Amino acid sequence: MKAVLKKIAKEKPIFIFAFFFLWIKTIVVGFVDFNITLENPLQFIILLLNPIPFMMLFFGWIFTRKPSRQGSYVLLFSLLCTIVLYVNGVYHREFTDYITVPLLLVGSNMADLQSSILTLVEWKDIIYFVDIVILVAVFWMKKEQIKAIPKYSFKQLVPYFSLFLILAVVNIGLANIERPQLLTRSFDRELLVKNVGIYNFHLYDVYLHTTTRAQRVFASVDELDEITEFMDEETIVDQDDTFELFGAGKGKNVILISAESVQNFVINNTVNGEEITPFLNELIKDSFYFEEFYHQTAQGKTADAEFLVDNSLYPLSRGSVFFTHATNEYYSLPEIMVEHGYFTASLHANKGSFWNRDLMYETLGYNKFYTDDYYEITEENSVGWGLKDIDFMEQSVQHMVEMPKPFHAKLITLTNHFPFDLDDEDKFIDEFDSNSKTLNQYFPTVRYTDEAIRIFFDQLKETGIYEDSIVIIYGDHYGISKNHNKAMGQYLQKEVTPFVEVQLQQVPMIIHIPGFEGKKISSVGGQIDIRPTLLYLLGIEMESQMIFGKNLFSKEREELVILRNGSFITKDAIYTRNTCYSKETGEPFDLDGENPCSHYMEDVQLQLDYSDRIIYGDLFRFDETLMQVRIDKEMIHFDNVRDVDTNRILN
Ligand code: GP9
Ligand code: MN
Repeated sequence: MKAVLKKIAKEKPIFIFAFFFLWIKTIVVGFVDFNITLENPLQFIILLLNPIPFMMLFFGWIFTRKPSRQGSYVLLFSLLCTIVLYVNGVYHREFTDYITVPLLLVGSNMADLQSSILTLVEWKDIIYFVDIVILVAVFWMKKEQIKAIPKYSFKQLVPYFSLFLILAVVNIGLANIERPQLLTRSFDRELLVKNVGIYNFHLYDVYLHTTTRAQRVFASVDELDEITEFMDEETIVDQDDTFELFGAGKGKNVILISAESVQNFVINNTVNGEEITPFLNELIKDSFYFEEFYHQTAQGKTADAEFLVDNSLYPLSRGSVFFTHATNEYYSLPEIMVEHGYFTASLHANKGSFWNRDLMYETLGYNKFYTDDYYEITEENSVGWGLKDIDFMEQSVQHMVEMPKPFHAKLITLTNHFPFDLDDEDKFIDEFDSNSKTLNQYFPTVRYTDEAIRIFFDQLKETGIYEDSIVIIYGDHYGISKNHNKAMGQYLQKEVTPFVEVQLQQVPMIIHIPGFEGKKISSVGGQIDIRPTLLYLLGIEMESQMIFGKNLFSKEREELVILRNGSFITKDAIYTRNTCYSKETGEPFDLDGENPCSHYMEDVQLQLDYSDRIIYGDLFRFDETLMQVRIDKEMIHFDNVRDVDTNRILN
C-alpha cells in the first residue's frame, strides 16, 4: 500500500496538490459557511476524514484513464465539487439547510427565489474558486508533463482502493459511534452532513430520492392497516374533556391567516422601546392565544405549513409535498369544509404556480384560488416579493364580500419575507442595530404585517363579516435562521444555545371568536394540531380521520410536538441534537439514565415514519371510505383563472 501511494506521489505531484486543496477547502467551508460546530475530538476526526474516501474514489478512477485526459478530469472533478460546496454554502447562509434533489426540481419557484438568493452572494465568494484558477494555470504550464503521467490499471490500484475501503468503513463506523442510527433516522441534515460529509450526503440523498419514488409502487393496503392500528391506539377519547367549546364557532366563516415568517418572540416584545406587534398584543387579550406553539415545517416552508394545516400530516423532510406528491389522494380540511357546506378559497397575491399551489389546491379540494391575477398590483403598492400586505388585506376583504357564505378562506401574507425589504414610508418602527442586516430589517416588516392585520380586522368589521367569522392567525415558519444566532442573542440578551434555538421555532397561534373571552393556553401545540382544533370549534365530529394532530382544547391530550428534524417538545422537556433538556432549568439530562425524553423516542420516530409512508406510498388510495369521498370530490368545482400548465413536471 505504501509503495503505491509513494509511486502516485512521485508521478502525480500536481494531482496530489489538487487533492489536498479540495480537501482543505471542503473542511474550511464546513466551518465557515456550514457553521459546523465541534463538541468533542472525535467529531473533529470525523470531519477531517469524511471527504477523503469520496475524493479517493474519484481520483482512483481518474488514474486509470488515458494520461492526456487525466488533467481535465481532475479539473472537472475539482470544479464540480467546488460548485457543490458553493451552492450549499450560499443556501446555508440563510436557510441553515442543504440542497436536496426534490428542492432542485422546484423549477418554477426558481425565478422568485433568485432575488432572495442573489442577496446572499458576496464578492468574497471568489475565494471558493481560487484553487481552480491556480490549477488551470499550473495544468496549462505543465501540460506536457501531465501527458507523460502513466495510466494505472485497476489491478495496480488494488492497495489504493483497499485504503479507500478501510477509510470509508472507519468513517461510517466513527459516525455511527458518534450518532447511532444516523442513516435510518435521516431527518436531520445538519447531523448527516457533519458526520458523513457534504459529498456523501448528496450521494445518500440521490439514493433516498430513488428509493422513495419506488415506495408508491410497492405500497399495499397492509401498510395502511398497520398505520390505522397505530392511530387507533394513539387517539384519545375526549370523554372526560369539557365540551364547553365544542361547536363554539358552528356555521361561522373561517378565516385563516398564514403570517409570513412571524415568530413568537416578537409578541408582547419591543425593539428600541417600541412595540413590534401592537395590534396582535391587543388581539390576544380577546382571543385564545397558544403561548407555546411550534411550526413544524421543513424545506417546503409556507407550503409545508399549509400542508400541515390542511392534512394534519407531517411535511416531508426533503423537498415540498406540494411539488413531489401533488397527485396523491388526500382527505383534506377544504374537502371536509366543502362537505359541510362551505365555500373554500385560498388568497395569495403571488403567481399561482409558486409551490405548485395551482395544482395542489385542486387536489386538496379548494373551490377557488385568488392568485396575483385577482389583485391590482402596481409598482407603488409592491415591495420585495410582491403586493404589500396592507393592499393585499384591503383587496382580499373585497373578495370575501363577494364569496358565498359561509366561507373558509386562507390568506397568505408576503411582505415579511426574507430579505425583509420595506419602503421607508412603511416603516412604523426603527430597525434593530446588530451585525445582522436580516434581523435588523425583520422588526419593521413584522410591524408592518401587524398593521396590515389591524386594517384587515377594521375592514371585516366595516363589511359586517367580522361577527360571523372565526379568525385563526398562525406564523408559517421561522424568519430568522440559526445563522443569525449572534445577533439574536444580542437582541434576546441571552446566548442562543440549541435549547433556545428550539424555543425560537415557536410561532404565534391565535384563535379569535367574536364574543368569546380571551384566554392564554400554555400547553404545547404545533401546526399539525390546527385542523382537529378548528373542526372541534366548528362542532364537526371526525371519528376516523388519519391524522397526527390533536385538538388543542382537549385536556386529555398528551403534550408532544414533533419537529420535522426529529427534535421534540413535551410538557417538561425539549429533545434536540441527541440531548434532552429540562424546560425548567435548561440543563441537559443524562441520556443513558431514565430521562423525561426516553418515553417519547419511539413514538416520535413512528409518527414521522408513518406519516412519510402515507405520502410516499400514496396510501390513502387504499382507503375505501376515502375512495368514496374521492368520487364525490369530482364534483368540487375548482376555479382558477390561470390555465394550469399540464406540461409542468410534477416530480
Ligand atoms: C410564496 C410565499 C413565500 O408564495 O408563500 O414562500 P416561502 O419562501 O416563505 O415558502
Ligand atoms: Mn413563508
